[in-house]
Amino acid sequence: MSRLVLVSNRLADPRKPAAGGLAVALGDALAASGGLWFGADHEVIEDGDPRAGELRVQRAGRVTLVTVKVARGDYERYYRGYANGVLWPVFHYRLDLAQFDAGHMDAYRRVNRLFAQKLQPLLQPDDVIWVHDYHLIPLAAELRALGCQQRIGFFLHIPLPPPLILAAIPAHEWLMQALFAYDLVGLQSEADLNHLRSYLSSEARAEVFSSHRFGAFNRVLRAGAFPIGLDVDAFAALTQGAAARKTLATMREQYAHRRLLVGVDRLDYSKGLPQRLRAIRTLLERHPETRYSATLIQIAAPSREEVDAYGDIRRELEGLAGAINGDFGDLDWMPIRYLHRTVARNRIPGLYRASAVALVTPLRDGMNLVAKEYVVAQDSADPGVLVLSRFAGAAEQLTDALLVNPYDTEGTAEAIRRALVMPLEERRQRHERLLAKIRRYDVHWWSKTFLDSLLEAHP
Ligand code: ADQ
Repeated sequence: MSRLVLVSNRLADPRKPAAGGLAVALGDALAASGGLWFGADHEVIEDGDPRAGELRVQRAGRVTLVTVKVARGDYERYYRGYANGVLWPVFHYRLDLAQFDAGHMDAYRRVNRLFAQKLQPLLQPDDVIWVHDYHLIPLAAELRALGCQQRIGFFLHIPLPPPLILAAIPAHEWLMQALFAYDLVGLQSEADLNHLRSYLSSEARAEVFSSHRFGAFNRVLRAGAFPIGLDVDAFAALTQGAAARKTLATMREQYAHRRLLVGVDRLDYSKGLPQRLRAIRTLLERHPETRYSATLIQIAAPSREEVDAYGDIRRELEGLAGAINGDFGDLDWMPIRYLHRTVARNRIPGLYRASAVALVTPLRDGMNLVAKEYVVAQDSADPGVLVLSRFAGAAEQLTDALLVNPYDTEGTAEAIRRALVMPLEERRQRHERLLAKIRRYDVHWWSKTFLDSLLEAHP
């Protein structure tokens, strides 16, 4: 069995239950192969500190964690400036929020090169390398330049926009050419794969050998849609855990006479939060029977607060929630409870289960795991209803949710009303079909299918 080498901007200790994300998804595969996980060190050092480039090596069971120290100036421009100031907004179709600045791109390149220089000496000829997300698009090209011949795959967790949006990035040719250094590129959805295909044929004049194989720059690139999933059993177990049950009991007691709607998001402009609150206002205006009977609990975890656009969205949301509560609330009822904070992971399933409706309405999202978590946390005898944006990657799979266009305030309000009055039988049928999909395409399916395809792509 080849050793798995995982590379991502940040890493977590796969043995810690709170780790979540990739640590959960790939922890088993890493441990089974005695794998290596490489990324940036959490300690960002000051510019001029001679420790820049130093490695920290830790053992976590059978897994070796290696992190590299990056100097503050470069790290900020690579992470905040380019990855989150240019790539995140553009890849979420928000050209208006992108901060195109050439200096940042240089730092992005430099940090990727530093990663490659520090990782390359640690590699063995038979390793399988799996690079994650938009922070590290040029990493394989930098590794190849150092002579690496290993199999290298890449997974993009965020959407890939249509060609003319991508082409707004000043160095888009360089960025997209860098993908050809990978043997396999994985995307979240068929829509993303279509965008890649049309970009490559129109902008890069690549030869399209098949729907998944492209030739350009003297290399062949394979690409596919690998929708990421959950560790369903682990999440179901969390739902039965003490913390989740306690949360469920508290919510039921506090909201005994109300129906709960829930939203759980990182506070990010891609998540469609202002649009969601406007839909709630329309619901309350158009359907007065929902007043006093329904409450939205919206949890928005602080995220990337040092980026300007995030401060703006926070103020907008606070204004909207305050105005709705002011206009409609009463001494014994508020339509919206808005919390700007992270809720402990083991309590979240209790909150989901207490809620009759989940609102997952991003304007654009790679996948959105909250949608899947909500379904798994339901009581199948009396499940809640998922209202899901058609612009989340998850909508390609979760067609039994109530799919909405989050820009259509009235349509979304109508879907929320429909969710609130949906008969039990329909709720059960929809839930059963959703859960079957989520179980079938779980995180183990995701990692195995990607890694098998990577091995095939590069025999
Ligand atoms: P995110 O944009 O972070 O991830 P998502 O897929 O919804 O979005 O995952 C968020 C995770 O964080 C979920 O497990 C959720 O429970 C948790 N979470 C969110 N808000 C929270 C809060 N307020 N308190 C506590 N926990 C909270 C990126 C992409 C997604 C893609 C994932 C995985 O943007 O599209 O689905 O990676 O590939």
